[in-house]
Amino acid sequence: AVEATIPERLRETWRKYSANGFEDKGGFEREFIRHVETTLARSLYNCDELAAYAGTALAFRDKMIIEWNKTQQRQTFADQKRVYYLSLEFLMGRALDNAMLNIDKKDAARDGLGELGFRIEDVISQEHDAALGNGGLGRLAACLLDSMATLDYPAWGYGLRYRYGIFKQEIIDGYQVEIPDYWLDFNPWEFPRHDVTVGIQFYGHSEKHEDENGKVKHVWSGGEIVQAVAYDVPIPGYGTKTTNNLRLWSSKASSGEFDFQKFNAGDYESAVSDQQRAETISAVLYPNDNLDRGKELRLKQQYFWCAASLWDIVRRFKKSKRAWSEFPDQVAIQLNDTHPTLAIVELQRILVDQEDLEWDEAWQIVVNTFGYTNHTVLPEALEKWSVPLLQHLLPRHLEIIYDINLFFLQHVEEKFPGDWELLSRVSVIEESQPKMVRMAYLAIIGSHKVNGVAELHSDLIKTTIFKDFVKIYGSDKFTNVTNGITPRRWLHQANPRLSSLIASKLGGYNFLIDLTLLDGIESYANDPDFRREWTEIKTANKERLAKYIKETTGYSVSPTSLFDIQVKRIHEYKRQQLNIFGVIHRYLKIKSMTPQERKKVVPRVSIFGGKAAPGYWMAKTIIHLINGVAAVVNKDAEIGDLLKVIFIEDYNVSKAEILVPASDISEHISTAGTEASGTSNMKFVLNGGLIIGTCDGANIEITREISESNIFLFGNLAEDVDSLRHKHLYSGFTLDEHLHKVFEAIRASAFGPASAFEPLVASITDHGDYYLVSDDFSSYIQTQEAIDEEFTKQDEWVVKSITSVARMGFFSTDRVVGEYADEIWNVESLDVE
Ligand code: T68
Repeated sequence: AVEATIPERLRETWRKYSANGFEDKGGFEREFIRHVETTLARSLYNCDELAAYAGTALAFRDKMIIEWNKTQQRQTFADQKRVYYLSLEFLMGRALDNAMLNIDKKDAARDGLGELGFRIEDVISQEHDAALGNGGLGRLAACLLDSMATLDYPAWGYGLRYRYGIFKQEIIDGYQVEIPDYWLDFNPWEFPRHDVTVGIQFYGHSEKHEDENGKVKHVWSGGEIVQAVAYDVPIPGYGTKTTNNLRLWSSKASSGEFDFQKFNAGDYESAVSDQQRAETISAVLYPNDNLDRGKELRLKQQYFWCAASLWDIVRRFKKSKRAWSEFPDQVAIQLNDTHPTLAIVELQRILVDQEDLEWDEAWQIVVNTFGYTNHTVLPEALEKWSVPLLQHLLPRHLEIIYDINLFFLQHVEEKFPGDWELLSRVSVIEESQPKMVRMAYLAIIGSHKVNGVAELHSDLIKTTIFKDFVKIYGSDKFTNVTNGITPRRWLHQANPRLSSLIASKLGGYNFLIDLTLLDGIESYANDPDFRREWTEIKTANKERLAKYIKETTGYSVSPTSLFDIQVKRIHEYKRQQLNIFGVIHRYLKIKSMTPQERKKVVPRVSIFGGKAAPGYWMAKTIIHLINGVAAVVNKDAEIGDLLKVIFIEDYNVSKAEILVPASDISEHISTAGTEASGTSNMKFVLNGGLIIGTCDGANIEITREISESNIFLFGNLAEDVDSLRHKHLYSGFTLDEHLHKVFEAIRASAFGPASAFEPLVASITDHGDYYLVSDDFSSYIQTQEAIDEEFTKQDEWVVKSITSVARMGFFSTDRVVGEYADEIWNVESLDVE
């Protein structure tokens, strides 16, 4: 808009006073004090750590905003293809430390805060995590944003601005209790854009009209409108001026929605409830990972977010005045799982109903625009929406889905005439009662590329759940992009001493933007001084964790013990139950030893952390058992330091930053074929921890990179899972004798009332042991014994640790983003100079 632009002749004045943030310690102090005194209206008599956090955050925010504005101008001016990453989850964690490091002004802040009487670590830890995600899928989105900015890609994230992120977990009497996570009290990292607001329609009906030329037009009318308001979050790249944008939508009642007539007529309740209903849409993150529950509000969230994001993307494209056929040359949209699949339908609706394109031309554009990433093969996690629900909520979209399916099935029929079974298998509509829309199939049909997130997983989707689609489209439509992690947060930020030691040998921090350079430290594995420093850093990280454990649980653990960590969402397929059964086995074994034998035991601390979905009883039972075992073992004077069991409450990103650098061993022990990739496996190895794992997900590629001699693999292979399950159900099985003893102890109420844990035991002994705990138990405990043995040879252990880190270059999200850019998005980075 012309009125919004300062006239050319007046820009001199503007530029003279244009904000430019601070550069050094003094500048930081000036900005800090200015914000504390004016923005916060406090003084030097009234500046606690929280105020210091706010002042610091605001000083850094200013600096970031300047680059953010410039980046947006640059991207608009360059007018090249942009990437839009649609994700219902962005698990960002804390922003301040990351901003300090990415902007490279942490030292200025540390010194400045020091002069004002604050310790930078204490200030940083005041920040509330931005926890808008469940687990790996949401954290992957956050790591990808970091890499896209670092590599100067013109890229936006689109998500929902939940008022409540993932719940806060408390453990009370051994049980998980969920507390709401209201995180927006003070959030300096977001900018409301009240001028970027769009009405999103729900319900109503779809009608056909003929225009003057006899052309049929579809009109969606009636229903209700909810406003979507944009909130922008700056995403700074590391070592670059690029600062990208994450746009989160918040729902608000339309002005008409708060009905003043009702209000004035005294019908306060109904006036207010309409408003609350609108605001409910973006109120809360669904706390399930790898589970689809088909709730109407969740569908509303999905459409609300997809429609607002597409409105924004299309609006931006239309400013360029290009032909619609050029849309896929300007826009790449990546679907993070099937949650945003409605975006496919929405774009087709915009092009056909609003922009008057022919169906086929529109569909070409749609398919060339979208890519779909699959994150799971678990059947209970594959999204399906009921046809009656879609009919009610989005009547026009349902018609379009039926048409997409019709044309698709016609294509299949042409290719495979007479194969009716194939048609019913691949139909987007499942002929159940009620009928269901299979979102993954819709996502495949509406995208030009479909990718899995690790090699095994990408192979599995091609040979199992999407096999028919490979037959129809050929295998070129399917590809693999193995996940990664950002080394900025997961090495440099979480483990500054290790990062600095590596930098001292590699001649600087270039490895943070080219992680393959880590291979340069491999030869230092032979250097005893280097090994000593390496060990000192690990010990210091373990001491820090031990201190945290003491403060939060009251338990003392010795940093010389072997720290064994399993932190991730609690899920039967991830098999925390296998781990805790192994711990019980270890406990029983130590109890049966003579004092002489006990002297040879390698002391171990078994650390667990993770949230269970609130409605997932079996997962909650696992947490209960872990806490039951902890209560008994940790008090057992006979055991002392030989074994400690710790459950870390409320595992989240900022706690991961303390835990990940402190492991000797971490556990990635899913039933083979169930964990699509896993990403914490990469984080732990990158920080010098070794891992015990199954042949699953990215464990396989980690093994390929670091070599089999540096990882502890065990258990059955994915290819044998089906036949083992079959065997359990139809031929029965005999329990491993050690596991049997573990169950006996549980059933004798050794760790709390047996009845509490019976479902967990029975799922194995009586209900088919779907996750193959009994099949893998003996190789699991043998491998744990091998770990004890290896840990006593400290020198060899450290060599393994260093060698593994040196070989982790592949697992950076910088590599991941490069692969998406070249093979799926066809976008180029934008030259910042
Ligand atoms: C995870 N998926 C995979 N899902 O389990 C993990 N699901 O193997 C992989 O490394 C990671 O994605 C990244 O690719 C999830 O985290 C969810 O959280 C989720 C959320 C909502 C609905 C279904």
